[in-house]
Amino acid sequence: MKVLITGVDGYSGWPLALHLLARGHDVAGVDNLVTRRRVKEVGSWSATPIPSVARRLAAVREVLGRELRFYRGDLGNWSFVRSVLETERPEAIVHLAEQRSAPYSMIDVHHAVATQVENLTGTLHLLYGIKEIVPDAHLVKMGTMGEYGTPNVDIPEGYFEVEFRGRKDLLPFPRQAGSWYHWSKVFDSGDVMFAAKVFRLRATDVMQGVLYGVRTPEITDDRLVTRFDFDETWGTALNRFIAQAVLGVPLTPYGKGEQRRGFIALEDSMQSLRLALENPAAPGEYRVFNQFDAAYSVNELAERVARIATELGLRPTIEHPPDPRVEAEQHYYQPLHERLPALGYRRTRELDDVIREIFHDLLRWRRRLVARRHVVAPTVNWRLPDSHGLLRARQPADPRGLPPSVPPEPAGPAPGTTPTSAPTAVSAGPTDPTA
Ligand code: USQ
Repeated sequence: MKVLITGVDGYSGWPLALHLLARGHDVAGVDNLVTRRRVKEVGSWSATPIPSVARRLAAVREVLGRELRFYRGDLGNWSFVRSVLETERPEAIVHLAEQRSAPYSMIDVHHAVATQVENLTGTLHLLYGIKEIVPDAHLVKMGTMGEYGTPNVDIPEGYFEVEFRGRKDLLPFPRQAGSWYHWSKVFDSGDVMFAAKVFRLRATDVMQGVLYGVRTPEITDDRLVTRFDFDETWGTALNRFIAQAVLGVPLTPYGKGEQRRGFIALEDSMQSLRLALENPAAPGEYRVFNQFDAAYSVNELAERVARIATELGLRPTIEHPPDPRVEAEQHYYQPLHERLPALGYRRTRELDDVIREIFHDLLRWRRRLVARRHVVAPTVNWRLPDSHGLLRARQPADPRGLPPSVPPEPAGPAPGTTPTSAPTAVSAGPTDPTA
C-alpha cells in the first residue's frame, strides 16, 4: 500500500514509517521539523540522540534496504499540501503532524493560538487535498483519548445511543477536553466527521491513549532510534517517571495521583495503526477507534517504575507536587476498546518489560538526561494565563548540568512558507544531538 505519513520525524511517525517499510508498504513522509525546534524552545532535548533527517533516511536505506521519500514542509501551506499529494497520490494518509503537547498549548495565549491554528489548518488542508486529489484515499487521523475527558460513565468508541424525551438517536459522545491542545483535537474530530459526510471521504479517527516506550523491533540500530522526551512540556507520564528514576529525582504523580488514563506501548500503537490502514473505512464512513491497551492511574505507574528501578539498584522516591493542571485527580474511568481487537489487535508487550527496556536505554544515555535535569519539574500551570516567564526563569539545578552551547538552529520553514514539490534529502547535516 502507498502510505503518506505526516509528522514522520516525530515520536510515533518515525517508528511507524519503519514498521510499514519493513512490511513491504511504500512509504513517504512529510515533516516541518518543528518539534525539534519547539523542544529546544523549552530548553530541552530528546534523551535519545536524534540524527538529522538526511542521516535517518540514509540509515533506513542501509539497515532496511528501503527508500523513505521525505518532503520537508508545512501543512499550513496549501500549495505544499497539494504538491505532495499530487506527486505521491497515496492510497492512505496517516496524519500525525500536529502540535502534540498539552502543557505547551497552556503556556500562554500565543502557544494556545499556535496550537489550535496549526492543528486545525493542517487538518483542513489535508481534508480538502484528499477531496480534490485522492478522493479514494483513507485518512487515519491521530486524535486522543483526552478528547473525552473523564465522564462518570463508560466511554464508547465515538458514538453512543441516547434516549431523550422518548426519542432515540446514535450521537457523537460528548467531548470534554482538558487543554487547548486536547480541544484542538476535538475540533479536528468534528471537521473530519463532517468532511467524511460531505466529501464522502474514508476516515478513521484514532483516539489514542498515552504512549510509552523507546523501541520497536525495526529499531535495530542507534541511527534508527526515535525521539524520547522527558521534560515537563513534551515528556509524558510514564516516560517521565522512568527518566526521573534514572536522574535520581522524585517521580511526580501530580496531586492525588489517581488520574487514570489509557496507555499503549509504542510498538502496539504501530500494530494498531497498521490494522487501521489494512482495514480501511468505507467511502463516506467516519469511524472512531479507542486506541489504548490498558488503563492505569499515574500512582500505579509511578509505583511500578519505582519497583523496577529498585530491582535495578536505583533508589527511587515518589513525591506528589500540586497538580499544575485543572483535572479530576480521582474519578471513574472506563473507556471501551473493542474495534481494534475485532480487527486482530493483540498486546505484544507487557508493561514491565517495556519499562525495563526504557531503563536500559535511558541508563545508556543518562548524561543527556543529566544535562537537562532542570527542565523536568513542572512549571507550566493551567491556572496561570502566562507561564512563559516561569519557563524562561528555569535555571539548571546543577551548574555542572549546564547545557553545552547550542549551535544555531537549522534553517526551518516559517509556517506556510516552504512549498516543496519533489522528494528532498533535506539538510545533509550531521547528527543533531541538540534535537
Ligand atoms: N502526569 C503526572 N505527572 C507527570 C506528568 C503527567 O501525574 O509528571 C499526569 C497528568 O496530570 C495527566 C496524566 O499524567 O493526568 C497524563 O499526562 P501526560 O503528560 O502523560 O499526557 P497528556 O498531557 O494527556 O498528553 C499525552 C500526549 C498527547 C496525547 C495524550 C493521550 O502528549 O499527545 O494526545 O497523551 S491522552 O492522555 O489519552 O489524551
